[in-house]
Amino acid sequence: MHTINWYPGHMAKARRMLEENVRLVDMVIEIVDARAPLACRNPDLEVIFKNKLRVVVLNKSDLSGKKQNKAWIEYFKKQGITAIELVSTSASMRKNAVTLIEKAGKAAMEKALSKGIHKTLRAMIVGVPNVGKSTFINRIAGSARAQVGDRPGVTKSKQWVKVSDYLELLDTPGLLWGKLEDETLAKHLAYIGSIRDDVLDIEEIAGMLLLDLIKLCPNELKARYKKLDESIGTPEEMLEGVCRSRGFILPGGLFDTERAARIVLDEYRGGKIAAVSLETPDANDAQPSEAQVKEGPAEE
Ligand SMILES: Nc1nc2c(ncn2[C@@H]2O[C@H](COP(=O)(O)OP(=O)(O)OP(=O)(O)O)[C@@H](O)[C@H]2O)c(=O)[nH]1
Ligand SMILES: [Mg+2]
Repeated sequence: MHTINWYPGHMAKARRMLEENVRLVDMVIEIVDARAPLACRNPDLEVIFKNKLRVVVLNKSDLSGKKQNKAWIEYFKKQGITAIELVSTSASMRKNAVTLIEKAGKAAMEKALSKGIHKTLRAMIVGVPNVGKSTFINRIAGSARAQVGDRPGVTKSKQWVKVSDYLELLDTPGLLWGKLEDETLAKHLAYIGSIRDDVLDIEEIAGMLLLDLIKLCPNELKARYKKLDESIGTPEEMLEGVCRSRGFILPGGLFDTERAARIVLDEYRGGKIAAVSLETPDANDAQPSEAQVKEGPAEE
């Protein structure tokens, strides 16, 4: 894939915003897409949020594999990071999310209480674009307080959402980070809709996604697009296979590969193809970082 050359000014501004606001909060909740936790995580957060309590939410876990979600939670646990899987579009997530925040904030609450203060817990919600930060906040708040949308870049500036007298959440714009230099991870961010389609070659992205999916979930993919199989070698041929499967043929017999690309990306992002993770934790990666060893585990 051509390196995605996209780091607009507002992303640098958003990063400064995170740096400025981190001192106002008790904890940072990092939302990642359960299908691509590595691609979604920002190495810079280690530096920006140093010494700050952090928890990871594997959101959109309905679109990923159950076993893979568990493996990712274990992976984070080994690094001393509390992680939970959630489906922010489901009403039943509220209890788990609130428990997570209360448990993480317990020490700060108790410290304040010992001084006779009933503290308001404040959490900043961060992550790459389109992972469901605003949806997560709305679910906890119980109403549509933050704007959401099925494309990246919906939240444009920070916004405090008061959940109760004792809990406030800070919504932040999605922030794309250095992972774009890693071709595989950049590809994953493109697949899950964290990078604006108008800066991508969507036919190339959709073709590569199909080549990845035919390895990850061949049966589900072939059930959805009947003319695809493992013998197909290139992204273009994959898209042509989708055109043949769906009858996307233009007058003159040309394949409408652009239409096929849009359909494939839409169906994948909407979870219509398969519930499968693009990434699997490598046991060797789960070494605690130096900072985490010093601070001790975030859990308990
Ligand atoms: N299937 C599924 N979809 C979800 C989930 N959470 C959020 N979504 C959808 O993901 C899309 C993006 O949600 P947002 O809440 O706007 O994402 P965001 O991270 O705030 O995005 P930006 O503000 O653009 O950075 C919306 O279409 C949501 O309905 C989930 O758990 N499962
Ligand atoms: Mg948002």
